[in-house]
Amino acid sequence: MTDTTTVARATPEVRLYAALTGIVLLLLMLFGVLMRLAQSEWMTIGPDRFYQLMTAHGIGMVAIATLGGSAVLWHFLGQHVALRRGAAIANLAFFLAGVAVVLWSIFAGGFAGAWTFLYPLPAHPMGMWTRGAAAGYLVGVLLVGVGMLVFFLETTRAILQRYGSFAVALGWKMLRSGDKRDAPPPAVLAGTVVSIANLLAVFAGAAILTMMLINLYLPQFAISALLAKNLIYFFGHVAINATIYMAVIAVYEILPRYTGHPWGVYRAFVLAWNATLLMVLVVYPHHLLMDFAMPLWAVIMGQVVSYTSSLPVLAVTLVGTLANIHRSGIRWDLTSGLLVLSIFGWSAGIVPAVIDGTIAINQVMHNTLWVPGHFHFYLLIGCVAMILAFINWLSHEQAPARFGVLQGGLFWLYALSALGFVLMFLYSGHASVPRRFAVHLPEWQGYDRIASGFALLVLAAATLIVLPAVLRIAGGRGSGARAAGT
Ligand code: HEM
Ligand SMILES: [Cu+2]
Repeated sequence: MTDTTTVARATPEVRLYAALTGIVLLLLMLFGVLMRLAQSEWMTIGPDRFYQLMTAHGIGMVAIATLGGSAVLWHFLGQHVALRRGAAIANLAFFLAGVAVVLWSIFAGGFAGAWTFLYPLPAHPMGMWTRGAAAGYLVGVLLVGVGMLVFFLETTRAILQRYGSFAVALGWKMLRSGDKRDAPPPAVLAGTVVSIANLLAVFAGAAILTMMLINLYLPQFAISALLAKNLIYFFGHVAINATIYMAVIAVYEILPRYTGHPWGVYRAFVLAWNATLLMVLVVYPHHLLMDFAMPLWAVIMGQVVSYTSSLPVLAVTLVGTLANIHRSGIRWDLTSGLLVLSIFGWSAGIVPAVIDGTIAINQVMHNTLWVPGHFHFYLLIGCVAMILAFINWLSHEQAPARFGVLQGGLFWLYALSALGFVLMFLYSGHASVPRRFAVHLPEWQGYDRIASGFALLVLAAATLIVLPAVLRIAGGRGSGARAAGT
């Protein structure tokens, strides 16, 4: 069970992951702000640059949320199983190499085919980028994937070494015996689910990236476009959802230290995580609802599972959070505030997601700003809030910190401006403003300008949270092992 009084040291690699995640998040948020300013016509950015920024922002955010989630997972899983740090270092090396190649392909080579690199777009640049740039993008993403492979093979190995089988780590033993002592700690349960899902995602991603690389140089090696899209969205859906399933471990492990109550692992909690493992793997056809060539059963499955996919884990996390806080005398600071905010962001963000996962509605809303609206909701106010909480917590030597007017103001600035920003996406989507348009009609620019204001405030708040935390981490703080809690 989670020990709520002592905490393990944060290893140098966890601190490095956390600090790097913070800095890169800020840079990519800036790219997002620039896109919004361009759509507002408050800034002149050519369409070619816009799509480069959009590609870098999209793939970059998915990658950095993965790195941030991995830091949370590594830190807490490492307290239950023996992880070999070489894997974390190798992952980081592949990550940095991959990011360097991707950045080169986009900003030097001009690649702007969106993070989803949908086949056959990379091979048909209409003069906008070279074949080398397209290949660079695919190779760069592949390198990041190799890093993930090393990382999740190691978490899997360590879990199996300690628990003997997936059945025990996934809590099946506890389901059978009903004995709480057989329950895996939440970090192990979530870690096992994510490791299995992400390994499958990486295999699918690597397969399509390799096929497309061959196709770039040997066009006669044609790929079924439908197969390509299935593989890409299987990979994309699982990888981005896994970021939340890793980051949420921060809620399970940190919140109890603020309330003094351990996070309970009970039957419904275990069942929910197991159900999510199955559903996260089969729900991705909700990205293909408009593809008439898809078998009907697959899109129906996409719709039905969309309704249920995130629900179990969300429900047990929401109920668990409320139960954990209730009458606990929780200590409020930036960390605990962001953790509770993240549960709100994740829960509320699911609502517009489920609406979009409905075939009849998707036909109308699919290519509107409703789509970035729903995923920015649970990524920015859910996943990123969890990651910011983790970074802040590490930087304060894993102990509650002062929550004065300044920190309180910062918390509300982040929460409210992020909410305003995502609501403007949803509102624009409701008004049928298309997504992925570099140039917006004058009628849409009112929304864009309000959104730009909120986006600038989000960036400001995030900067004021991240920079001091990173300085504290770099200054050697954040490594301390201290008694924390009440
Ligand atoms: C200050 C924060 C942020 C701002 C201002 C911002 C802004 C934007 C904008 C303007 C777009 C393009 C929308 C369109 O016209 O289609 C976009 C797309 C996107 N954003 Fe963000 N964003 C932010 C944070 C995030 C975060 C935290 C994530 C994920 C962790 C994220 C992931 C994405 C993805 C995956 C896309 C889709 C790109 C595509 O359509 O290919 N963003 N964002
Ligand atoms: Cu999805």
